[in-house]
Amino acid sequence: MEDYKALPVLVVDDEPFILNVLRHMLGQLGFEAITTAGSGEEALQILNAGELPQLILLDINMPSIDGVEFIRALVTLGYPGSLVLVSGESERALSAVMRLADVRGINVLGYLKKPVAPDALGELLATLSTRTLPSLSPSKASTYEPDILQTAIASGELVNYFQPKVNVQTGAFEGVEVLVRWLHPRDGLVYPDDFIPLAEDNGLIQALTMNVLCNTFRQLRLWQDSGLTVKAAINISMDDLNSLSFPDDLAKMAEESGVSTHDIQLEVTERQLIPNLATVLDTLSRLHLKRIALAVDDFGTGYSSLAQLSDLPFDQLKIDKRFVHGASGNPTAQAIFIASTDIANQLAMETVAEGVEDRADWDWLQKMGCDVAQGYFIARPMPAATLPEWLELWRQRVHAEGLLPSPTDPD
Ligand code: G
Ligand code: G
Ligand code: MN
Repeated sequence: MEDYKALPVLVVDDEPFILNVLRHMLGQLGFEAITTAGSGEEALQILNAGELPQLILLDINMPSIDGVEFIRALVTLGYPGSLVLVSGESERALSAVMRLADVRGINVLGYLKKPVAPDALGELLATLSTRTLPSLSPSKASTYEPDILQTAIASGELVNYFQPKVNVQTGAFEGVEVLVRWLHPRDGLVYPDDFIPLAEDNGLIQALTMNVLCNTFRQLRLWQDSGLTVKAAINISMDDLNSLSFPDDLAKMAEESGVSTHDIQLEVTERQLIPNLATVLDTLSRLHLKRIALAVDDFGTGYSSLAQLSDLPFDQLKIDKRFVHGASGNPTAQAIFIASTDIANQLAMETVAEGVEDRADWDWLQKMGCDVAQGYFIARPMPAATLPEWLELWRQRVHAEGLLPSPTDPD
């Protein structure tokens, strides 16, 4: 859909020449409502005076109010739209500012290096069409009441989606990650970011986890009965590990479903790892003794120290998508990726690369000797019924697209 081209755009740059060039490029791309500002002050006046634009192209080096200060002002204004950073600065400097805006809750589409290429601008802005535009679709209630969620869990409105993982070197199917969705009677498919934090803050996460686990076991059993053995990784929260009975509850559930605990893996996000609690150590150790595999999720985004990692019985490290997608062309991401896989190897942990979005990511991982990959390039999260079909297609793709390293390859 091309609707996004009707969005009001504001371009902020202290160089009149660049303002003209960007205005022209935006016009060529079909944007109609373009306003320009020659300084941060002028831009703030425009923003304070009237309607907020939906898209801002921002130069980060300007003489008086710079891009960083401007972003701070945007946050104060509650700017709901998207942001594109434009600059001649190094990529590291740009990504620091991009990250800053992101952390402050501003939707950053990406950055453009000067001189701006029309194609790069077009590509970046095209991603607007696939995003939910806050002010065009009045914000779908991402604020659900806890008791509604509680009822939804109890009445079976949560459904599991499954995202396949495959071996990068052999193409073999390694298993799935379970990603829960809420099939809301009015709002349709609601994503976990809109209800997991709610569950965590209102004492509902343990019930939610048990529900996800129960549905997972039931599905694994169905696949098993049809001749398909699938290993499943479930995301759990810190609160689950704070319950001493969790390992036993889990093992009991597996037994009742006729599924081996070997086919289950648990992912704990690095952002929540605060393993100074005796209880967490207790639970993790007992899960490990029960041969339930444990993975550190989103590695690279949190604060776990090497000492903490080596103390905990993790089997797998899932490297966050920030250090995977586009890493072949991004030296900083590469450095973090390589350091992470080194740690994993030293600690005898398997690595999974998340966020493999295109062929370039795939080829690069293969060269890096990575074990397992997950991401849109392989498959998006899907309902259970689609998995057998996908498996068939994947096997065909591996050959048709030549996804495996060729045997004559000297690497
Ligand atoms: O599914 P998505 O594709 O949007 O997942 C978004 C986030 O929600 C991820 O960080 C994922 O770890 C988390 N998530 C998905 N399913 C579950 C779940 O069943 N339990 C918990 N605690 N987190 C989940
Ligand atoms: O549990 P974790 O935080 O790692 O959750 C994985 C999240 O990443 C889910 O929201 C899932 O839908 C999303 N995801 C899976 N594959 C890709 C991908 O290739 N690119 C991006 N951007 N996100 C992905
Ligand atoms: Mn995960």
